[in-house]
Amino acid sequence: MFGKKRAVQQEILNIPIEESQKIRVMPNQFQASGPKNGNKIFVVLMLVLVMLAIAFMAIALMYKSNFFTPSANMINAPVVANTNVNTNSPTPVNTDAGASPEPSPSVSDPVVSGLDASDIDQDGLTAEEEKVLATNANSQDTDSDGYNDLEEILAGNDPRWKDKDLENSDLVTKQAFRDATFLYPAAWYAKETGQLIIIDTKMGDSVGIEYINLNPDITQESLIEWIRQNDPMLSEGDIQIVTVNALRTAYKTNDGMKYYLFSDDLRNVFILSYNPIDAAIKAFQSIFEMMVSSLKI
Ligand SMILES: [Ca+2]
Ligand SMILES: [Ca+2]
Repeated sequence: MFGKKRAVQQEILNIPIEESQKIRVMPNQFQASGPKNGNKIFVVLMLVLVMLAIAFMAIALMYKSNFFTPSANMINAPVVANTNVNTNSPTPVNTDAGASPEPSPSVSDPVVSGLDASDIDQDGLTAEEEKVLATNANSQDTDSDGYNDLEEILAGNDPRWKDKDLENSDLVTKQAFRDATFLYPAAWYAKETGQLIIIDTKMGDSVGIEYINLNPDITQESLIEWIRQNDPMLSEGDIQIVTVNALRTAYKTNDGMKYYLFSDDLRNVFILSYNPIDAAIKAFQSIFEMMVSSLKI
């Protein structure tokens, strides 16, 4: 092998200088680490460019996805805000406040809340109650059966007609609540939330009925104590025992604004309270008592 290599070198040496230079130049070009290196650089450059392009596309995609996720959050937020606004707003009340079609209300009756608490015929029903019950505000006994209008509604009778039940009339709605039922004027509406139901007169005043489960060791003797624990503002002298609807023993506050109706087994209690928007004008006190009388446990 070495012999052959030497022979080749000899041959090269024997070639004239010009020729040998030509020949020497050619192999250098062909050995061409030059062009081969150029190809490598070109390939490397292309690879770099491709990688840059991929990196650029990846970054662009990331930006795109980041752009959409916050905007989704942005959309969620105002939706919540809108529902809050909507649920809070619909509570406007009463347009017929000042309008009193009743003939000449007496001078001494104040009309501060817009509700007319006057009682021209002195039957115990105010002008507002006579309107709700569609009774004659100028007659104590609308159906002339010998019983006045207040007696009729407390006894569960329709005051407009002889021998008709209030429960089956179009004047009232019968409402089921927990283990009980009660009546309220059909013109009003009920909102139940858990242990509490609110009867809204749509004129500012409302009646609340709360249901409470009692501790099993409560006794008849400890009821007043329980009431005072439930409402610490009350002293013992503020509470009196009453008979509701001629059969149920109950308690009420002296001002008649709150009733406590216990179940016979003392396992639960219904607390009914009348909440006038103006404490000085109890325009629906008698209808409130009608509701108390109608509650059946
Ligand atoms: Ca009246
Ligand atoms: Ca009557």
